[in-house]
Amino acid sequence: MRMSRGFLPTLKEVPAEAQIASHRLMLRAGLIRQTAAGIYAWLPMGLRVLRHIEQVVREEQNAIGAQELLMPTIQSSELWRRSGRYDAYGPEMLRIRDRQDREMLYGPTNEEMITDLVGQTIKSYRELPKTLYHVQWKFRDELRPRFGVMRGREFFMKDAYSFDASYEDAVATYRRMMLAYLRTFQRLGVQAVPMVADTGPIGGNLSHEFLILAPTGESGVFYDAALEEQDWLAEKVDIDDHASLETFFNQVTQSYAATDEMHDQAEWDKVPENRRREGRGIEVGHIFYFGTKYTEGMDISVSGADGAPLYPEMGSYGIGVSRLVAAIIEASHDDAGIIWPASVAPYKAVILNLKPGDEQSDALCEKLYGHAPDALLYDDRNDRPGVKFNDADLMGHPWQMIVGPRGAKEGKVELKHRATGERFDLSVDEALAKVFAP
Ligand code: 5CA
Repeated sequence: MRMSRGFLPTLKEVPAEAQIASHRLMLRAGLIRQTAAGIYAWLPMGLRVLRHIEQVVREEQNAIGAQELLMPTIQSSELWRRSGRYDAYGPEMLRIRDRQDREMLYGPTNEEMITDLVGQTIKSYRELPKTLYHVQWKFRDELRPRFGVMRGREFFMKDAYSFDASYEDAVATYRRMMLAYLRTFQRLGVQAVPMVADTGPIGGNLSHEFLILAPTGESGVFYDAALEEQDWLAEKVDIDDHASLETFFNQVTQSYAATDEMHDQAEWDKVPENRRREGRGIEVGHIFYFGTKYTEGMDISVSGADGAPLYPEMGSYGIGVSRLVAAIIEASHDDAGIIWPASVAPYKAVILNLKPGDEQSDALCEKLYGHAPDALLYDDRNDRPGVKFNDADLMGHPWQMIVGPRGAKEGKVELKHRATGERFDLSVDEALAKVFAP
C-alpha cells in the first residue's frame, strides 16, 4: 500500500480517554476508532492485524480436525429458553425485538445454536466426534467496557464446540484443544499460560484460562517458570492417541499455574523460589468441558451403541481474537510505539523514501515495493524524514527499509529492525531476503 493513497490516520496527541498503552497505541497508530461505548470500527491497519491473528487461529484449529462454519450474530430467544439461559444470562445480553415482536438477541456465545444445529443432523453415535468452530462478532453489554478492544461490548471471538460419544473421548478432545491453543499463542509471538479456571455461566467442571502476562491485566497470576520453557510447535504429540494426549496434558498441568481466584498458597510454596512468576495477566482464551449440560438440557440425543439414547459430551473453546490485538501490544511495545511480532504484523516492512522526487530514491523504492505490494507499506508521502521515522516506529512494522539519496546512488538500503534497533546496509536483494525470510 502506498501511504499517500491509504487511509492510515495516525495521531500525534495522546488520546485522553485511553488509560493503557495498547489502547493509546491502537488509537494513535490508526488501528481503531470508537463509534459508540465499547464498540469500535477497525481501520485498514487494525483490520490487517485482526485478519492475521484470525488466520493463525484458524490454521491451528484446522490442524486438530476442527471444521469451520459461520453462524449468525442474531439469534432467536427460543433457543435460549430451551437451555434455560435466556433469563439466567441477565443484562449482559442485548435483547432485540423484530417487527413481528419476536424476541431476538445479539449472540454473546453460541452453545445453544450449535447444539441445536448438530442435534438436527446427527442421529447416531457413529457420526461422532465432531468439532466445529466459527470466528464471529459477539455482543456482551458489559457494565464497564474499558481499555478499548480489551474489554469491548462488541468483540471478535473464535468459538469452537465439540461433541463426543463418551467422557474419555471428550477429555481427549479437550486436551487436543489445549495443544492447539498453546501452538496458536506461540505462533502469535506471545507467552500465554494455561491456568485452572472457574467455569462461570458456561458451566461444567473442567476449564482452563490462557493468560498473557502484562502489568495491566485484570487478573493476578501465579505460575511456575517451567511453563515458559516449552516449545509447543516442536512437541511431538499424536493427537489421535489418547495416551499421548494424556502425557502432554500431564506435562502441562503438573506445573503450578493459577489466577488469584483459584490460587492455593500451600501449593505455591512448593514451587522453587527462582521459578515463581507472579504478576498480572490478560485472559485471551478459555476452554471448557461441560459434559451433557446442553445436550441434556435441550434434550438433544443420538442413538448409542446399545440403541439407547445418548447425550453427546460437549466442550466449548474461546479465543478473544480482537482482545488479542490489544494484548499483543501490551506485551510488545516501547515508548516509541508498537513492536509487532512478525506473524501478525500488518505489513512485513515499511519502505521509507526520505526524498520523494529524487529520481534514484524513487526508482529504488519502487523496486522494493514492486516485490510485494500487498505485504509492504510504502511511505511515499511528501513529509519530513522525522515524521516518517516516528510513524514507522509508532506503527511497529518489524522492519524499516530506509532509502535516502546517498544510499540510493549506490543501490543501498538501510534496514532497521524495529524490535532490536539493529541496522544493516544492504543491497535490494539482500534487504528483501531478510525481510521475507521464513
Ligand atoms: N462459549 C465460551 C467459549 S467458546 C465463551 O464464551 N468463553 S469466554 O466467555 O471465556 O470468552 C472467550 C474469550 O473471549 C475470552 O477468553 C476473552 O479472551 C474474550 N472476551 C470475552 N469477553 C470479552 C470482551 N468483553 N471484550 C473482548 N474480548 C472478550
